[in-house]
Amino acid sequence: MIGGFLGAGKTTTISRLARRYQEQGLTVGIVTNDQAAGLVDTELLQSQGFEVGEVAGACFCCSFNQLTETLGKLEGSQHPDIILAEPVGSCTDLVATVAQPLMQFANRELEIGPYAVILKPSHGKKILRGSGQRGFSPQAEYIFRKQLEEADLLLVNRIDQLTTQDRDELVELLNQNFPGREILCISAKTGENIDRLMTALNQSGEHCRRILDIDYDIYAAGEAELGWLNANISIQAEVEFDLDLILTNLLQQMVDEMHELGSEVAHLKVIGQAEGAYAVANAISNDQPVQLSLASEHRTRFAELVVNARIAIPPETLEATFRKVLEHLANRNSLVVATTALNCLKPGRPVPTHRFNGD
Ligand SMILES: Nc1nc2c(ncn2[C@@H]2O[C@H](COP(=O)(O)OP(=O)(O)O)[C@@H](O)[C@H]2O)c(=O)[nH]1
Ligand SMILES: [Mg+2]
Repeated sequence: MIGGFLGAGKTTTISRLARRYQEQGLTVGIVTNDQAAGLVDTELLQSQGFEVGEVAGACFCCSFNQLTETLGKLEGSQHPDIILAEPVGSCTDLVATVAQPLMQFANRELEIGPYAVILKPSHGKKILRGSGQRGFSPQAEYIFRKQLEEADLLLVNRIDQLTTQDRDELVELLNQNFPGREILCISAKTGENIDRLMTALNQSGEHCRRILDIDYDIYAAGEAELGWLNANISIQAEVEFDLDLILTNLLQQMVDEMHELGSEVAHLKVIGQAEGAYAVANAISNDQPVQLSLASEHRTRFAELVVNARIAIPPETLEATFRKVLEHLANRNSLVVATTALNCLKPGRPVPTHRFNGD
């Protein structure tokens, strides 16, 4: 299981790892997870040719049985040597509610690897330093910290974008805040140190033992502060449009609106497909530019989009803003935009199916 906050780089890391395991001749299954159906991560990983099982509608901890069913299905269909699982990025307490129960109840031969948690540098530096304008409420920051606290292995991701000084400072902050954990600096994007990550994940021994002392009221309040939106959109036009540009514009306009509203983007992502071509764009904070993480270089008159937004904003405001941005996008680019599915919510209080209390 590879954890970490929304937008930390879990899916990118899992995709990297899966490819590397396959190159070693291993069969890999992936499990994605979300509070609602319509996951960009599932579409993206499937578009890369991976076998993906999805647990949608609740997080692993609160729908543990759905997780074990999904693991069972993967086992039945492809007998994977390795399963990589991505929990929801606003969840924590996963050692007590997922890893330990899996060790105890999973009715199959399953060896659980060390729990790796990715640090998201953009918010991590501010939160761990406890200084400056940090973007999220103390309750959401509580989740951010708890996620790191329960890890066996801490990953500082995005080192391709960090100066040596930034990297050293993050490692130092992790050491101070969470002593005793192994720390690796990686780039899921370039693949740097992924081989070291594979070695670390392959360790056997005493792991998934850090049972958190956690206050579920603060945890629930932190999650409830996030607005969640999953939407499926179809776009048509009389004249061909640039798929990459439309995705980037859509996200940039959303980020600009969130700036105005003073609401912090945790993760905003969209995958677009047209005639077998895929494009993906991401925003992971208010002060970093929208990234076209996969360019399609494709022009088309028809495209299908899946949009996932996790932003510190009430869901009603999120939905209204999203609809407004879509309308502007349609008008400015002479597009006919139809929303075929839309789910907007704030996560409910986490009520884990099982919780191992360390006894
Ligand atoms: N530059 C850079 N971008 C990264 C890296 N890892 C992930 N990203 C980007 O960060 C964004 C969020 O990544 P994703 O894997 O979807 O995060 P998740 O929410 O934790 O699954 C995407 O735009 C990724 O392309 C990295 O190592 N370097
Ligand atoms: Mg993801």
